[in-house]
Amino acid sequence: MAATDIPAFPAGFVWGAATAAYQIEGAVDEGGRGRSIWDTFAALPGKIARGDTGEVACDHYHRYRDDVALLKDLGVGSYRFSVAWPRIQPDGKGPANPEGLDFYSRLVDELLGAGITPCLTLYHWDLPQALEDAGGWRVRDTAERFAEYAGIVHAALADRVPMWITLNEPYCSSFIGYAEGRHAPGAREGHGALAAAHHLLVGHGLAVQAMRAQAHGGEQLGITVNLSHVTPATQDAADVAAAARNELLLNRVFTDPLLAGRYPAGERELWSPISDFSFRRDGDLELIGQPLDLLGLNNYFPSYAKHAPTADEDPAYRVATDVNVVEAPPAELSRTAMGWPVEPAGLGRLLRWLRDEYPGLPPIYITENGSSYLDALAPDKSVDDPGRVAYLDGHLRAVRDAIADGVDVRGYYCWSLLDNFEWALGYAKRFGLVYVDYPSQLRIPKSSYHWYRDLIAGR
Ligand code: IFM
Repeated sequence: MAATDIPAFPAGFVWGAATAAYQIEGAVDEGGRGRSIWDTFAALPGKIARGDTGEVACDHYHRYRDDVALLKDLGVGSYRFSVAWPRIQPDGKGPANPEGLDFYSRLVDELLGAGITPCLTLYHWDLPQALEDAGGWRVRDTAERFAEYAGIVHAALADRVPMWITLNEPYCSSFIGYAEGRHAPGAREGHGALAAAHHLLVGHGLAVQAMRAQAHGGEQLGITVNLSHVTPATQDAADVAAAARNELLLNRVFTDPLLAGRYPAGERELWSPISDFSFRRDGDLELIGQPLDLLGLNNYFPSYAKHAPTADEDPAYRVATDVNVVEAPPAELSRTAMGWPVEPAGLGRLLRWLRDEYPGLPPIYITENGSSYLDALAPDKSVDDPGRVAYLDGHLRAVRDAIADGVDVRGYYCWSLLDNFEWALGYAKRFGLVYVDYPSQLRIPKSSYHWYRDLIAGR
């Protein structure tokens, strides 16, 4: 599949690749780093496939220069990485740990030396354990602490980092972490998960305020949300209603307050049996809905919603994600190794939905898109991954079509530069453009890396 067949993107379009701290850094006990909720969760028996942990991961903490060299060779204009909060404030509050800041300062300098623009995410799920012990995202104090942390990192790096993303995927931090319990901290709650979603957004708003107050000028501030376009699995009234509930849960809980200054219609009816929403305060919508310079969008698959029975009839035990919906994608869609349906047109629909639903939307950067396949290292030490190439090709064409249709998309970051720690699924799921042989830590660019490099070079 020739990368150059893809129609031209607008001048200045940003080509990038993304990673996250806990998934690649390792060195969990070095540089004065404190414990995060993922250290705790990964140590619990049965929580992570094969008992994997982030203790070593891709050893990026020690090999970051090699990884920047891979980015340079790939030809990306920008690299999206995250800062580990427990490296900066080991207990989630108080003065900065200089060694932690120094690591990211060296990484930023290495990137700039390679001609690559840093795009920094402040929070990609690794909450300091001390803050979880005090209530985690269920409590408002965590949002205040997050703003303090954002101010520290911004003060140290904004002279060299132009792109700032507060949160990565608040859906996952709140609903997977506090309702489904598949991610750290592993809670299964109703009210607590809704409170977490709200406090994450409040934390975003407070962090934006803190950074704006000390801005150098020229920084772009935004947030990254993971969204899926939602379609009813059938035209039955029950499935149409299920799709509306899923759109509320997956998308509108975040996009309505962030982009439209409102809480989503229907949420009180949906969740009144499990929450009184007492965590909200006057003025929160203004705080959350402050103007942004960019919207980060992560997308991997579309949603096809079908009505399903409630898993727990007793509201006292019902988790917030139990909204009577199951996924029922068309059988003809192929699946990645994650089991996720592949439908590039779903990304196109999502981009148009955002444009139509939220007038005045900031420019969109696709901050993650990619796929996991069962990649194998051949005897000649090459890795051929045609499934990933086809996935990227299809999704980039869908982005290009949406741009032609008037959606303001300014950049695309492939997830991920490297194979890495895929959370509860450990190292078994590989998303990288670069294969990581974990025992030796050798990096082997896959055929998708060469394909993406050709695509960028041809622009
Ligand atoms: O690996 C994750 C990443 O941390 C957040 N977005 C989705 C990716 C693939 O599951």
